[in-house]
Amino acid sequence: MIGPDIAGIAEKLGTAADTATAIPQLAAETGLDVDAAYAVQTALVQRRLDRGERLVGLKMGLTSKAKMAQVGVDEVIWGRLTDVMRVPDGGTVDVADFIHPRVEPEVAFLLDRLPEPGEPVAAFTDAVRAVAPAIELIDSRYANFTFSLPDVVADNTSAAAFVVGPWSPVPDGLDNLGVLLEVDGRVAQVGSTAAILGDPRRALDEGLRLAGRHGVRLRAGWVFLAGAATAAVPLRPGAHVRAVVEKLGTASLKAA
Ligand code: 0L1
Ligand code: MG
Repeated sequence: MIGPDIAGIAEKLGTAADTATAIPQLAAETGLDVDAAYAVQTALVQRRLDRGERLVGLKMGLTSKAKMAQVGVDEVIWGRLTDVMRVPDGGTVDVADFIHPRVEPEVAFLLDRLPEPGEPVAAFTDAVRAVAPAIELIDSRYANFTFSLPDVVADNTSAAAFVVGPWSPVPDGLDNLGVLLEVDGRVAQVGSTAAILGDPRRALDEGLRLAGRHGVRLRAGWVFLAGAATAAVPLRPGAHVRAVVEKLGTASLKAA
């Protein structure tokens, strides 16, 4: 039996991102399952690497109940981050570069000495050099921000851009820090790092396990986005967005 056209699906998703044009979902029509969807994601990210982008990290998606409920998918997923997706802290993104961008407050880890493939993290402070507040900008390439699990995996888990705030040494506890997402000085979302798999440190074990299943090894020096602590909010032109994480500080971006 002939399987789904991995390269063709990656090309459609890549073009949708490059032209900021939504496309219909693809998985049901092409018979894409989750494993094949990760193969599409690999081809989609390779397309970026072929034009000179560099892999700089990994992101976890749908690590909170709020996020799962928001999009109707209930499995933790992962995607890849490239250097071109990184926006400096306090920097500006142009909303016109995206289809229907949303922002969400996250916790980022700066990776250090990681365990061998298949092994869990023994000491979090060996594996993670520093932590930071972060904002992820997600932009599903599918019309109406609606997708199935294989669709969103193929679409590199809606990864589009991210901001990392100042790095700090790993604090004693990361499992119940207050999180705010502010838009134009008003609180848009309130949460806790507990929403990220009960403790964002768990996201690293999940990332190592799930990415390892597809032969992807995390690297020292990479950024790891552990997941959002709240639902995502639409990003409008002119907005000033701040993610505030207790003990860690603030990451911010502006939208043009
Ligand atoms: O980072 C995320 O949690 C997003 C994962 C993909 C689902 C979405 O686009 O909301
Ligand atoms: Mg996210």
